[in-house]
Amino acid sequence: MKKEYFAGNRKRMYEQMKEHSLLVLFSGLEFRKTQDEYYPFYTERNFLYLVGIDAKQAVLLARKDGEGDVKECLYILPPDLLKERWTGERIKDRQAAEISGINEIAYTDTFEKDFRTFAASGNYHYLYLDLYKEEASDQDRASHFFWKRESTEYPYLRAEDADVIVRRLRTIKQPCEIEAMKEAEKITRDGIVAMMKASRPGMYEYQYKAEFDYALGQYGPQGPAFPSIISAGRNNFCIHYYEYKGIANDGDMVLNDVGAWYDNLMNDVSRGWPCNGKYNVRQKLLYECALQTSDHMFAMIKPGMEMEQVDKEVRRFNARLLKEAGVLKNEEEIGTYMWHGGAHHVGYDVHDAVVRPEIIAPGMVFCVDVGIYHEEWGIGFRLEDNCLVTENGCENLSAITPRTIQEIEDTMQKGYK
Ligand SMILES: [Mn+2]
Repeated sequence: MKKEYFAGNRKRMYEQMKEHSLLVLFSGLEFRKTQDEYYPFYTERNFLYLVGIDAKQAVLLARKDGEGDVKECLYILPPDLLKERWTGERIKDRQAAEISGINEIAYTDTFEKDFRTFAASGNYHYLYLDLYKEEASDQDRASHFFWKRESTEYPYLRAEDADVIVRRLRTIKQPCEIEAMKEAEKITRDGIVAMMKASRPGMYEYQYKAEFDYALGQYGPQGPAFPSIISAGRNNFCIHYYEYKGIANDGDMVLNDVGAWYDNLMNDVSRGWPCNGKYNVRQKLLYECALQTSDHMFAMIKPGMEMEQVDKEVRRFNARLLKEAGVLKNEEEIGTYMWHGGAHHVGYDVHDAVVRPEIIAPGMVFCVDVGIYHEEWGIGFRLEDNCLVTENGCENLSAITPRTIQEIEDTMQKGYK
């Protein structure tokens, strides 16, 4: 993404901040795993969205005065030749300015002094921090540590949650973000197609995963956007399965729930196919119900609908089809076969943070996910696509990944057989 994109994101953020306010946003901390080893660093998504710098311990400090004017400064780690010898070159001032579009760059060792000068000046009444937590028991992050430390010093500064504003901005995708998602869709497709082509009875789940990872590895070092779910047979009945130890026996379905990313924008796509390349009668029956339900959703989703209607309609429509097919006696019992919804936004996060309730609007991208789990028949899979809402309807961004029975069987024919 260009620096104008990040500058635009920040401008929209600043517009929604109150006057006389400060914003402090951290890129995040590294967590030690053991000895001198750390867990892979993952930049806070809101920071990445506003600043574009993928580096630890960076801080954005912005201040908005009473006239609405905003000044901003980005703090990065100072050069350290010894540390850089071990862990690589740190970002330089000029690069940081070039990526983010922020002109004033300083080193992190001056951040707290600067912050305290502004906080004590009496010019600011509000402090915006990213205070997001999914659950109150979640681990504190840099912003929580900071607020705990500083709030007693400056009791007249009121904390405001920056996350609420940023997630609202993130909900509507910009054209350049949609382009990036489309690029990611091609990579995701290549990964899924590689698994379909390699598929054969007797193949282990980790071998499917290796095919997926190898295909994605041809596009860059970033790998999958989130831990891949790849399973076979009865393991498909574990919705979030990450073991990869099972085997696909003849007659089993393989399930994947995976996604690539491009320029930080993610996909989330699921397919289910018979490991031997040919759907049997029951697999075909259930897959056709899921496919028709998904097609029905893509035909009806448009701006103005309530987001929560998407999952409801998926269930209602699929229940009707399953009843017509004789699988389900009573439509109210659809919960026997449908265990989850799947209408979640996707973007900088695979389950993108949004503000609820949402009315569907152009530029939103969310998953349409139809999962059917028939334990008695030993068949479980989901069909999950990425829906981009347009002015008058919607578009299936993941339609380029084989999706119909014909497309999947044809793709698999080109494989081991
Ligand atoms: Mn998914």
